[in-house]
Amino acid sequence: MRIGIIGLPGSGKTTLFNALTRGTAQSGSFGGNQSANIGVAHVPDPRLDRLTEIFQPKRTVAAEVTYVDLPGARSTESADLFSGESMGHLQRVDALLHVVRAFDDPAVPHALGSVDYARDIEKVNFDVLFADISLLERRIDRIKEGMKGLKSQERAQAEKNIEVLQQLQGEMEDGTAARDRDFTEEEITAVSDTFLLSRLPLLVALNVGEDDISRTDELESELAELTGGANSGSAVMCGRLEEELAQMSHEEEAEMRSGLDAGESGLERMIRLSYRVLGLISFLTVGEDEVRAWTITEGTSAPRAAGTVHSDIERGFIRAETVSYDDFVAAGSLAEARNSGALRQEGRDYVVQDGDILNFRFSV
Ligand SMILES: Nc1nc2c(ncn2[C@@H]2O[C@H](COP(=O)(O)OP(=O)(O)O)[C@@H](O)[C@H]2O)c(=O)[nH]1
Ligand SMILES: [Mg+2]
Repeated sequence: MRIGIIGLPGSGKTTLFNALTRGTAQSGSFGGNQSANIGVAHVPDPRLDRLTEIFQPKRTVAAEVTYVDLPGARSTESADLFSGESMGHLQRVDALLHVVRAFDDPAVPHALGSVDYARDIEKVNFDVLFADISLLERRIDRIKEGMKGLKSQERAQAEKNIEVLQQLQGEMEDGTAARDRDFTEEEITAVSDTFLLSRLPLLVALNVGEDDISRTDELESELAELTGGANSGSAVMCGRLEEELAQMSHEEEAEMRSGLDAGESGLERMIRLSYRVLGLISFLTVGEDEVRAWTITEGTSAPRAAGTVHSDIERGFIRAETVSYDDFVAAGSLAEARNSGALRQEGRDYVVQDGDILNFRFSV
């Protein structure tokens, strides 16, 4: 999973990027970072910790989320926030993470002169739509230019595509993001080679100051009203505190958090949110060599899940020996799970569930 971090200059994107990836990129630099920061966060999963204790494998591999902190924008104009270079990065992400400033700090001037997170959310939502509207405009022009040489059947298809793109454009002008509508088969065909920024699921992280951490629940419900929709989600966190905590050992961090009443880490909140918004789940593989978590979308069949491990295993898939994590822990061992019937043989049609421990049988 790959997530692109967007937001106004100085909202705390690089700070949060460091917190999420335990990174040390330069934040607060004049004009922002020159090039994108790309870093990996390991998905915390207590099931993986427990399985590691049980199997004592040579290595444990957590699922990963890659965060892309876009280069700093020269201004707050849509064209600068979503410059050619930024769009190049965004075309390869699965979701957007919008960092919105809510912290007050006279030492850090706000890009729009005052702290007002509701305004900033609206502004950046508008900028995303504006980027899509401009792109649709160019796309429609290009299709029109290409029409002359077309045979009648191709021409009919091109006209149909233009109709769909214009429809989308109109909806965006009325403020509807592509993520908030359903697409028919015909519409999917028409937009298949058009990258729409507003079609990506959207996570909003409200970056609050240290003083507001105690108001997290209150702010979170305010925020939810501004960021509804099935393909959106939001969370409140303090970027600067999270960045400091991310540089500590896990023990020190846990101690600090309980002292500060700062609860679950920003990383964990963000990852939980990303999984929900993107409809992702994890399955697990175990053994003496490796205990590992794998990310798939909900509704993935057993052979497709096997394909995330290796394409040969998908191709030669025979069956998946399957036991849920909870059943495995209750049984105490794979042998016991097999005896009690908790370990099942599942075929091609089986839909993998979150927390399934899978062992694929295959022949190539
Ligand atoms: N007081 C305070 N300052 C913050 C917080 N988060 C970020 N900053 C500061 O705001 C400035 C801009 O942050 P940065 O992460 O570089 O923003 P970016 O331009 O969006 O990448 C830096 O000086 C940060 O230290 C916060 O939660 N509280
Ligand atoms: Mg930055």
